[in-house]
This record gives sequence, structure tokens and C-alpha cells, in this order.
Amino acid sequence: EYDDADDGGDGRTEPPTEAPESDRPDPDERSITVDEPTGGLTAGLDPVLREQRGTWIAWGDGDADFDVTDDSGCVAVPPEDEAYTLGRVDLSEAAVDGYYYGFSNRVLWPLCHELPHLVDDRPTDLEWYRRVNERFADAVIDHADADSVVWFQDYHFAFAPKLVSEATPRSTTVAQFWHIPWPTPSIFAACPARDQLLTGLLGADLLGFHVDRYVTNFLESVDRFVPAATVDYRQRTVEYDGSKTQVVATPMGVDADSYDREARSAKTDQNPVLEDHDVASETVLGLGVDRLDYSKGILDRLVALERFFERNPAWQGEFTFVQKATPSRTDIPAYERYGKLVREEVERINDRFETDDWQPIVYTEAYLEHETLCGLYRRADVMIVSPLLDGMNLVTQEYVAASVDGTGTVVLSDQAGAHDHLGSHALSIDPTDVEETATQIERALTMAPHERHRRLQTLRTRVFEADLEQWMESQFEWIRRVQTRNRSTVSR
Ligand code: ADQ
Repeated sequence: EYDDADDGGDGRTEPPTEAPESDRPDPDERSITVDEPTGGLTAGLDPVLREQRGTWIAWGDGDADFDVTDDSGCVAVPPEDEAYTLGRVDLSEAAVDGYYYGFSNRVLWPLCHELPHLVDDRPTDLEWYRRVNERFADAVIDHADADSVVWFQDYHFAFAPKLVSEATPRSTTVAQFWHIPWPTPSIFAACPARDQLLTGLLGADLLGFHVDRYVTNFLESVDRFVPAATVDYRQRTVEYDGSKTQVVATPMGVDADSYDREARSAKTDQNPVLEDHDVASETVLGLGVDRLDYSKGILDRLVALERFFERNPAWQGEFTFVQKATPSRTDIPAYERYGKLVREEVERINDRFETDDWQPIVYTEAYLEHETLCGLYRRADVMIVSPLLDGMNLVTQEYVAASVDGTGTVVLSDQAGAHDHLGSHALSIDPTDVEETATQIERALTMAPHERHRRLQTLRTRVFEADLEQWMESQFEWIRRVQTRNRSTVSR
């Protein structure tokens, strides 16, 4: 079973919650079920693994069906054609707490999003992070051979590239994609185990980020904190300990065709979210879709909306903003606090402006079917994406791909990787500037139809050209290049 309903489509799964004894299947009746998550990285990786007959090593649910795995703890998936191997690394509750809810999400996440005051460095978390990286590296080493390409995903694996490259032949290629921002060196300076983290990543032959800013920040961090490394800013390479790391900016895209297709078939006049909240069909609609995460700037967005209604009384009763927030990492106090503040702020603004038949903000944390989400994207007149800092932000691209009627407008934080990627055809904001955000919301709602259409068409061209498939191709093109280079150099 690889059920990623909670991973937000990016392949990053929240740790499983244990089912009560009585809900667990009878051991004799257990079988493998394959539940394909919609969109995201998994959709891109699945066909590649099928074609390569590769191995996917993932965080396992300790409750999984290991009586159906082979001796190495692996299982062939999908059951009907057994195209590739799924290996699971089971983690204890303490490991999940220290590694995932600890160092990954209490230290690296806030630091990489340049929010150092939210770092909560508990005494044993770094050790758990190191140990879990070792376990994953060991699982990879068991499966890798001289020609293998090993591809790590994300900030949960900063130590693993070095461990794998040291234990495998020079011809094994190690790549890593870092899905979140890399902070400036002055912020990264405060990272516990800073130098080992950098040298761990320099074990990779290829290190990918979404946009140039993060590549520059990474190279500057190496330059400053790893004196033995030689940084070539022009070639974007680092030489360290006898090997070379190529650092690249490869912005990730979405499966634009599938969002377009799903939006075209969605019923825009019958959306469950709008029906449940009695939103009238003629209401002009704004939309925000985010994990409930302090980096997404939801609070600043709400304050800007309040300012917008204050400055534009004529829009009261005419415009409703729908905020879909998906609870995330709720075991971490900073997330719990943020969720509470967001809910209170929604209530306060609604109390201030609502009437008997109109609500300024519709807020929902309910799970949305893919079709419902695509229907909302299509129906929304303006999408507000206002993260304080965001590696890429796929929601922006999904909205653009699903805006099939040519009427959507995007208000976009200049701190999202999507802003670097999509350029100036969205309406840019500094997410912390309330007045500017309110002005851009006004502008989006009053824009002449031909300008709206022109901006959206330019965004759509970009999103369809630079889609998920193109991103996967660019990854593998870079992997081939570093492979060729490795084969022509001496063994490590
Ligand atoms: P996230 O921080 O999770 O990803 P984002 O890129 O916006 O942010 O991806 C969120 C995904 O979750 C989208 O595919 C969205 O459709 C989906 N989603 C959100 N709420 C949903 C719901 N209720 N139901 C169904 N789907 C929902 C991290 C980085 C980003 C980077 C991605 C990929 O923080 O900056 O873009 O990885 O690299």
C-alpha cells in the first residue's frame, strides 16, 4: 500500500497514525492495495520507475504487510504487472518524532524558510536525523550497483548522499533535489551541524533546486563554511574531497494537461465547498489553497483581505474569498499555534463584515476531492498565493492550468519560486505589505478583460511548456551529463 492522500501531492507523506487494534485487517485477509495519489511528484516518478524497473525506497508504516515482502523487505508493485520494487524503511515512533517532527521540520524547515526565530532544536533530534539518514543510505546501498542512479528527494536527506557515494563505486550516480528554499549564508550560519550538512550534500554528483536564488545561496554557503571546497560560480560546481557536485536550477512543473482536463469536466455550478457555505452563483470568487503552514503567509493574506474590504465597501456582498487550508505537522507547537491564529483571524474578519446572506471569507480544512479542487480553481476569478518564502509553489501552476475559461488572475508573492519561474504576468506582491496586497486584489478584480486574458495566456503557455514531464526530462538530462563526466574521471 502506498497511500499518499495526505502528502499534498508532492510525495511527502505525513507519518501514519496507528489504526486501533480492532480496525486492523485480519492477517489472513491482508493484501497489497495500490492507491495512486493525484498529481505531484509521485505522478512523475511512477512512470520513470516502471520504465527503468527501478527501486523506490520510502518511509514505511511499521504496521505494513511485511509477510508479503521478499527477504530484503521489498515488494514488487503494482500488483498487476510488478514493474518496480518498493522498499520500505520502518521507523519507530521515537524516530519519526526526532527525525520528521524534529530536525526536519523544527529546524531545517523554518531555517530554510528564513524564519530562524521558529527553530526549535531539541537535544536528540539531530541524532535521530543522522540515524534515519544512515538507515535510508544502508537500504539504498543494498540495492545500488555500479550503474545505478540514486535520486534522493528533499531536505529529509542531507546526510545520505555522502554516505551512499562513499559506499558505492565512482560510476554510481548520486543526485538530490531540494524542494524547499536554500537560505542566505547569514541565516544558514545558525544551522546545527551546518558544516556536516553541507558536506553531506556535497556527496551528491548533482544537486537540484527550483530557482537560481537558492543555487546562489547554496554556493555562497559552501564558500563560506567549507573552506576545503572550491566553488566555481560560473559553472555552478563545487569540488570537494576529490569529487565534483554540479548544482542546477530546474524549476518543477505540474501535470498541466491533467489539471486542464479535470477542470473542463468539473461542474462549476455545483461545487460542494460553495454549496456547503451558500455562496451565491454570481459571487466573484477569490481562492487560496495551502497546507496550514506558517511559511505560506495565510495570516498576512487575511489581513490584506480585511484591508481590501475596508477600502472597497462596494465589494462587500459581491466578493467572497475561499481559503482551503490542509492541516499539516500538527504535532509541532508552531503549527498548532499558527492554525489557531488563522481560525481566529477568519472569525474576526467575518464577524466584522458578514451579513445575513454573505460571508467575506469561507474557510475550510475539509479534504477535497481532486475534481472539487479543480472545479474551484476553474471557478475562481482571482487566486492569491502569498507565501513568505516558498521553494516553488505548485498551487499557482495548478490554478493556471485549470483556468480554462481564460478569466483567472494570479496575485503572487515575489518570494515564491513560482514568481521567478512564471515572471511578471502575475500581479506581484511583497507578501508582508498589506496595502500593496490589497491594491493588487483591487487591480485583479477590476482588470480589463483583454489584459486579464493576455496575462493568463502567457502564464498558461509557460505552465504547459515547463510541465512535470519536462522537469523529469531535465533531471535525467543532467543525470546523464554527470554520469558521462564521472565515467571519464578516476575512481573515487
Ligand atoms: P508544499 O509546501 O506542500 O510543497 P505546494 O508546492 O503548493 O506546497 O504543493 C502543495 C500540493 O498539495 C499541491 O499539489 C496542491 O494541489 C495539494 N493540495 C493542497 N491542499 C489540498 C487538498 N485539500 N486536497 C488535495 N490536494 C491538496 C513543497 C515545497 C514547495 C514545492 C513543492 C514541490 O514547499 O515550494 O513547490 O514541495 O517541490
